Amino acid sequence: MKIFSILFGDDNYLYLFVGDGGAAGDPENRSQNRSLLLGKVLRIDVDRQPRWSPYGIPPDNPFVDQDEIRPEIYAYGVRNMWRCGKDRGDSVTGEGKGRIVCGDVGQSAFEELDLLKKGANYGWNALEGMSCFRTELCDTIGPVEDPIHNYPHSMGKSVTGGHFYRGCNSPNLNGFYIYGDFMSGKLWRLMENRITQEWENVELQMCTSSMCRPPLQSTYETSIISFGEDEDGEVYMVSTSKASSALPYGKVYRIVDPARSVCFDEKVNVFFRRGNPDNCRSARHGMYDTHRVNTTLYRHGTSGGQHSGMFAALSLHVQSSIVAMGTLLLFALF
Ligand SMILES: [Ca+2]
Repeated sequence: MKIFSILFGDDNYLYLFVGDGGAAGDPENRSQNRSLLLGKVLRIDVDRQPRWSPYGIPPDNPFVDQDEIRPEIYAYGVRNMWRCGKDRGDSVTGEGKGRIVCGDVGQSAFEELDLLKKGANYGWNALEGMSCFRTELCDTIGPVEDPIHNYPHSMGKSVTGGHFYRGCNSPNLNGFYIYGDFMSGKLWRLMENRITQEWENVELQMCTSSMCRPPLQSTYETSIISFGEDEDGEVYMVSTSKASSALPYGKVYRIVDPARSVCFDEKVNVFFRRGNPDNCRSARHGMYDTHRVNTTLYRHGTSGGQHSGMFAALSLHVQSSIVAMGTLLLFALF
C-alpha cells in the first residue's frame, strides 16, 4: 500500500491518502471497492488505540458499522492524491480553516484538484477529471464529487498538490491555494469566490527581471515535486532539474509576491516594504499549534523513485532557515 500524502486534520485525526495500487486504469476497480483500503482517503485516531488495533476509528467516520465497507474510509474513488494542503484559515475571519485540497494525479487525459469531503466518491476509475474513463462504469457508481478544478494533459501530466498561503510576508496571496505540475513545471493558484463559491484558477506569472533583484530570482527548476509551508504560513516549493523520479537532489524555493516584498518609490528613489509582517506574525503566532503544522519536505539524498516513497510527508516544526540563499522565487501576480 502506497501512501502519497499524510496529515492531521483540525479534528486531530490522521488522514492517509492511499493510491489505487493497480496497473494503469485500476483494472481491478479497487478505488470503487470499499472493502479495500486502496484508492481511498482514510481517517484514523492515533490517540485512542483499542486493544485489538494499533489505531482507533473515529465514531463519525462515514461508513462505520456498514457491512463489507472498511471503517477507516473517509472518502473513495481516488487514484493517486499526490500532496494535499490544509488551510489554517484567514487570520482575521477564520474563513477556510481546516479545509483540505489535494491534487489527484490522472491516468492519461486529465489532472484534478479535489476539496476533501466526508463520504465523497471522487469518481476514479469510472471518471478521470470530469470525463468518463470507463464507459461501462460511469452510470453505475452513484453520485460523484466533482473536482474543484481539472486540466487536460496539454497543460501538464502530473499534478502536485500545494498549500494555502496564509503567511505574513505576501498579503496579496492570502487564501491562494498554490500548486503546480511535475511534468510541465506550470504553477497556478486556486481561490474560492466567496459569492459564487466557484473556485477560480489562475496561472502564476514570473516577475520581470527588473523586479527580481538578487537574492530573489525569477527562474526555477521546473519539475515541481512537492510544496511545503513553515510555521509562519509561508509557502515553499520543491523541484528537481529533470522530470525524473529517480533524482536524489533538488532545490527548495520560497514563494514571494514581489509587489509585497520590495516596492520602488520613484519619487524618492528608494525601495520600501509595505504592510507590517512583524505585527502580522506576532498576532498570528498566538493562534498556531506548531505541532500540528503539516509540511511536506524533500528528503535530500534518498534513493528511490517518485512512487516509492522518495519524498517523505512529515508533520514538523520547520525553520525557514532550511532554505538556502539564492533560492527565492518571485511571482508577478497581476
Ligand atoms: Ca475524480
